[in-house]
Order: sequence, then structure tokens, then C-alpha cells
Amino acid sequence: MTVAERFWRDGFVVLPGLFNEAEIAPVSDEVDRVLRREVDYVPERDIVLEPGSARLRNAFRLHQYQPLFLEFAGHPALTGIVREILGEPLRLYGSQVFAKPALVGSAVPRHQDMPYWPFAPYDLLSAWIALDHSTVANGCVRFSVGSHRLGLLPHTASQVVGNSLGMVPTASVDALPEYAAEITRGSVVLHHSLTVHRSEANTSEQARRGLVYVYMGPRVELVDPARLKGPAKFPFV
Ligand SMILES: O=C(O)CCC(=O)C(=O)O
Repeated sequence: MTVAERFWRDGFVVLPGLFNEAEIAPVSDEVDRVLRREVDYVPERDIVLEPGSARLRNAFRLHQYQPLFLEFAGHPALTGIVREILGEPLRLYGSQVFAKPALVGSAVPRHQDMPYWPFAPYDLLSAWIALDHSTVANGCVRFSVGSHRLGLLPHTASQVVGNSLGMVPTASVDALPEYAAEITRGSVVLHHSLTVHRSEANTSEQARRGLVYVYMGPRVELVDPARLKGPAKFPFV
């Protein structure tokens, strides 16, 4: 079964060791500079802190501010597989860090990504790139297997800073198995825009940084510009 076939069967697919250390290190080091507030190119509106902490939880739209992040989004090892899944031309919608710092990293409520996004149709996917080994202990992302087939599900305000939407409890999702994606640094998980996922708090001593790129398939159009945060620029990758 091909990677694309597994993606469409389960709604996600793990790509173990997609990037080696030499490939991941420059972008990982730059993420660290963002997290340590050593760079001034990320505007405050694109930064979210962990509740009650000075540690960063999220940094959004990084490819719009630092060319390194845009360049890495076009890495052929990744875009080659994303093209097989979504087709081409491929455009980049988003880039963000889910930092999940040691001890204070907060949980991400169960959600689909699509309710956040002003596009149609649903041909978008996220590439979650592990910058640390990601384990159950430090709050790896968990995917409801096959949930992308359930269509758009009801969401409501979550009260979680950085993740404003959470899914309304839904029996059809509860009935599905959940896969905890324990992956090593440099590995990637691709998930569909309708795949239900979540992560638990990081109570461990190990950080769990994830860099996420969102890719748009060829048919995707902006249908609700008022809901777009940032410019309506979606670079080809
Ligand atoms: O990194 C996490 O814990 C959550 C990731 C997520 O929600 C996403 O990539 O859409």
C-alpha cells in the first residue's frame, strides 16, 4: 500500500525519519530562537503563551516572516509525498509551532482543522514535523483513525488559549480507535483537514516541539476572506 493510500485510508500517515539531523537542525535551531524570544520578526499577535507561564505555546505564520521557514516548507522530501496525496500545484497556507514545553505544555482539545479555515473544498493537509522525540509522556498528537470520513463535525468555543475551537463530544468519533503518534525527531505525520486529533498536556521534563505546515491542494479556494488571519498570499511550494 502506498503512502497516499494509507493517508486516504486512515486520514493520516506517519513518515518515520523523513528528515535527517543535518536537514532538521537549521529549522529546529531557528524555532529555538523564536521560542527564546531572540528574534524580533514574529509580531506579538502571532505569539501565544502557556497559561500562567512566560513560555511560548504557539507561534503562527512563521513562513511569512522568515524565509528559512518558507524554504523548508518546499523541501522535496516532504512536498513530493504531499503532491502524491493532494495533487499539484501545491500551495502553502500556514506554518506554526506547537511548542508543548516541558512541565507546562498545555493540552490541545480534540478538533478538526477545517472549522478554523476559510477554504473550500477540504483538500488541505497538515505536516506535523517532530523537532523533539514525541511520546505519550510528553504529549504526542493522537489521531482518531478514519475520522476524516465523517465530514465536518460540530465544534464549539474551547476556552483554550491558542486553540479556540474544540469538538462537541460525538459518538461516531468515540467509536473509532485513537492512534498516539509516537515519533522521533525528524519524523513527520501528515493529517487531513477533517481528521480529528488532540494532544495531552506535557507533564514530563522533555519538551515536545512540533513545526506544522499546512498545504493546499489545487482545487482549494478562499471562500470566506473575512475569516483569514494574515494576508491572502499562498505561495507555491
Ligand atoms: O501539536 C499539537 O499538540 C497539536 C497539533 C495540531 O492540532 C495540529 O497540527 O493541527
